[in-house]
Amino acid sequence: MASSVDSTTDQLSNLDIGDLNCPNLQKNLKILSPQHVELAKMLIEMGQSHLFEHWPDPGVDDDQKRAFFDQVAHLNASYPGGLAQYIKNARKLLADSKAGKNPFEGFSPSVPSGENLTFADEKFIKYEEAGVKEAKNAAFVLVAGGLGERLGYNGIKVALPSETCTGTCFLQLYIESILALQEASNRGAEGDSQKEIPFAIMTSDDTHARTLELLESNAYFGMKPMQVTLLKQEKVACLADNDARLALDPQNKYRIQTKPHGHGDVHSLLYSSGLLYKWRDAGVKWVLFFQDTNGLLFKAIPAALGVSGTKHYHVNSLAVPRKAKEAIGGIAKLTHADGRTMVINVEYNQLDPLLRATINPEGDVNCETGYSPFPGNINQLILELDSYIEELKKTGGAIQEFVNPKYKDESKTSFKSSTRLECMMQDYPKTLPPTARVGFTVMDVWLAYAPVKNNPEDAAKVPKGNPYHSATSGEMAIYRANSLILRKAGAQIGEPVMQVFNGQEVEVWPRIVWKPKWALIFSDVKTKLEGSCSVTQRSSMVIKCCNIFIDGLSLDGALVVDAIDEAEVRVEGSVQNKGWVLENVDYKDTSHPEEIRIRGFKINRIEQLEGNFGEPGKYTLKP
Ligand code: UGB
Repeated sequence: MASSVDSTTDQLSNLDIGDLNCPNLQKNLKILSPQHVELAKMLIEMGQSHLFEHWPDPGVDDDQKRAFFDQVAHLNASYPGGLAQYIKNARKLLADSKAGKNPFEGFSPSVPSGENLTFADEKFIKYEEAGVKEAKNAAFVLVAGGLGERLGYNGIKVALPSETCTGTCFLQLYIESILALQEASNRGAEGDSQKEIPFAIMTSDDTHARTLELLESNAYFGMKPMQVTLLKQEKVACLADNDARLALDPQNKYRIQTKPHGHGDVHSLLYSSGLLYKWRDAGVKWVLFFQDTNGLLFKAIPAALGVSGTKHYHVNSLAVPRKAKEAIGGIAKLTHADGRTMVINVEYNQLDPLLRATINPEGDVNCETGYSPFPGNINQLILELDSYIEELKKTGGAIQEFVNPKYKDESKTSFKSSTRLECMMQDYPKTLPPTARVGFTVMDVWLAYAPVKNNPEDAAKVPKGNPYHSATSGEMAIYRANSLILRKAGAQIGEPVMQVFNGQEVEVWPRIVWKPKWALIFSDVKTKLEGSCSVTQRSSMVIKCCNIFIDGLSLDGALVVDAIDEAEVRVEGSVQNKGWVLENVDYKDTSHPEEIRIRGFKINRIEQLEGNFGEPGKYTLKP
């Protein structure tokens, strides 16, 4: 058997490094393993000799030189086609970007047709019920690898409270919603036909350890650990210039700088991990993708899943009416001059130039409805599993990438800082054949979408009429949605008042919150509300359990009810107390924790009626 010295010498003789003018690497070859030498050859062939310009003679920093190649091996293995393919793709995309090439060249946009739903009407209720039945055949995927730089929060975003009446964090809300769906969907099914809904979370080096810790320190919020799979996405190499020369880390000249590749990685990870096959074998039919901080999400999921099941959509994107220039993509039908068509998300920064270049010289503007004619993508996708697997067998889950360099000047010859290739999960339909059934479902924004993305300062600068997408608006949206749902179910709910928190003027509705297991869909709410009920604007109502019936209640103050599943509680009468008060907190006031500061208020719990029922039985709670 050849020794490693021999094989290194063999590799050396195959490696014509002298001709490629890289003496510093050549001198160091003898300290590298054969695998490292192969990678060195690839890098030189791909025009990356600048990476070795500063390498000293063997004997100096040898461990760091080997660590450099360990990182190269890692980057090479985690990209389909390896680093050479990454560099080739980057050169092409950087050249297109420099030339100002329109990625939608030859395509003309039009408004596609999809399902438009109105909350609580007959069609909506029918879809919700169909969706709950279908839910036991679903798997959920949360993309949570992003750090949320725009929010500027120091923790992971899924650990942020979705609202502060209960302090339930986003991850807890998502898990409790999935478990409530699982229970409702399995109701009536016996023994073997009972199914557990799998849940995958895509993390990254920035979020992985903290996500795992959040799950473990909270007993997975009641989900079986076996139901949860964490998939970690890898970062990709940064690019220093238009020739796709890889950038070195400014802090460490033996490391290539890396940045996130985008949420599009979720497809290749689901495929390469084998999870999709495992799910298919367990009878899963639908895969639902969602993002990290939308507290309204699960109010929209049952109806959207019902639409997928009823219309047999291979791809169903959830959408909301979109305000022109709002920072969400628009769903458009694109028709090419050669006849090709696709229904796809056009990202917000590309929609305006595309419209100007084709059908509307004014670009991204509202139409007579006061909204953009293109539905706003909220990046909640429902894919039909069999067709998804068939497509990924062809693509391996690789998603069309893009590059977004920030150029120093108009010559576009150099960048302000290094860039990298990125990909987005909603671009999945781009490679689908024209026979694929790609649709979308539009729902009211108050019901479906209130992400927490912007820090207080930026949110306060959002143009009037456009959503803040801040921790303040995200929490207020939950209270508004719950108030409007109760109103639709017949309760009298006080009118909201306008208040300013962290420079953002928001509607403040009664602070009404319930656990997903109390009511998942509109018909659940209707069943649990009896007689003539009313809640004043200054009130707070928290329902923490499932068998609570609100029966002729008139609430002016605060009410909190908790009980075990085996207890049935009727809440009645006229409840009046000093209640809970919202107090302003400035985001710069560091005497408060960050998660409070970013929303601009805290709750002062002055007085409440509280019922806690820990024994099975029937109870009445009244003042
Ligand atoms: N994410 C990852 O998991 N990995 C990554 O590498 C990056 C992100 P942002 P942005 O919701 O309104 C998206 O940063 O730029 C996760 C859509 O592209 O919040 O606001 C991350 O953890 C856009 O079309 O995305 O844009 C988070 O869960 C629109 O739908 C999610 O990806 C917009 O979201 C989104 O990350 C929106």
